[in-house]
Amino acid sequence: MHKILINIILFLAPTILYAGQPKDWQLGFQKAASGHMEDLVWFHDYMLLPIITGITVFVLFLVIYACVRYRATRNPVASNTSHNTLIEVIWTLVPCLILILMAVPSFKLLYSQDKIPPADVTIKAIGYQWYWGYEYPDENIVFESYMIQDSELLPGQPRLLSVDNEIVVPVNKVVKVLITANDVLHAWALPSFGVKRDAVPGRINETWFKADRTGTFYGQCSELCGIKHAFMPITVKVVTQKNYEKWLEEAKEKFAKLDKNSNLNLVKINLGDNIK
Ligand SMILES: [Cu+2]
Repeated sequence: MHKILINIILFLAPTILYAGQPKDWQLGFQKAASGHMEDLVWFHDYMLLPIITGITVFVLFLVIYACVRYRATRNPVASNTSHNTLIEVIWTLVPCLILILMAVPSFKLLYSQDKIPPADVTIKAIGYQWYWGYEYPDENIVFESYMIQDSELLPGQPRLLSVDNEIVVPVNKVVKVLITANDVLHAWALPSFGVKRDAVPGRINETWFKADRTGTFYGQCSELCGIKHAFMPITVKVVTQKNYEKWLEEAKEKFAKLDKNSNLNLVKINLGDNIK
């Protein structure tokens, strides 16, 4: 009994601890950590998947039925029928109706992601070959975020997803993310929040999320950007408002020192310089 319990706990532990990252043998999406992602998961699970399954099974049935029923031995003289108005109207109208049915929740979702509510926290993410730079423009915080190499991983840090300086945001607050790049196209993507936006040199894209629970969430660059594309992960730590304020204090000090010594003074990066 004791052993079974331990096994169950060991089996469930990764699900509970690392809900914000992919798991081995995972099927479906990562666990949602924002209202948006919940809507996206609903849209996929209860709208797209049943419709796709229905259409696939129906077409498969038609193909098998036609093969068996109209095979040469059973149906030696083939019919010459080439038009049937009723069937043609049906096979035009039904797909239209299915598309309209899908369009309603789809557009609702698109527009809710597009319209950014008043932001509590604004972050600027800048893609570089091959790491991310972050700015908190309202707080004067600027830092760079590099992947941790395999040899330097601490226990509990997932490989290829952990970074040295993670973004910290408060829970249940609207976080606006301004996304751009400094060299080539990148994309800032975080599956648990249902967020993915291209980072384009010379222009700023924006998106937003509102994390509904605390924890560490992992994402990756999602636009092929060169040889080390797979090695520029994104880590977001969602904490309580109190801890966020504490982090702000610490970060201002920590990154102010770094900034002075850094050759790459990110504050001075002017988007206009990129358009040459
Ligand atoms: Cu990339």
